[in-house]
Amino acid sequence: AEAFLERKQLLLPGQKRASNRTWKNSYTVLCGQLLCFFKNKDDFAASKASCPPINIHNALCTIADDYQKRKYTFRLVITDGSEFLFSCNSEVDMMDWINRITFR
Ligand code: I3P
Repeated sequence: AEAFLERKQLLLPGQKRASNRTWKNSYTVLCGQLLCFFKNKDDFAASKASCPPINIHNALCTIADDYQKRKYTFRLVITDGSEFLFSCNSEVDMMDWINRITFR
């Protein structure tokens, strides 16, 4: 799975409230158990990540139905306590990401 996705971090490791809460757009790629972030496709091809990857091993990935500001948004909680929202372009895209992250 790879696509441009917007993401917002809600919690830092240890469930600390994130201070930078801006939505960011990244070319997002699921590589095994790592969710990796690139500025664009060319940077992905060149392996130039824009920030550290997220380890999704044992992560919890669910529809963010309590988040009303954007449609097709899912929540990802990882084992270090970090939490993110990801906003997709369609319901199908969202379910695809959730399934891939959950059943990888
Ligand atoms: C944040 C930005 C986010 C917003 C967040 C703001 O401000 O406006 O879009 O999240 O609200 O803090 P900034 O870009 O100046 O850091 P939402 O889109 O979910 O409202 P929050 O603090 O309630 O998370």
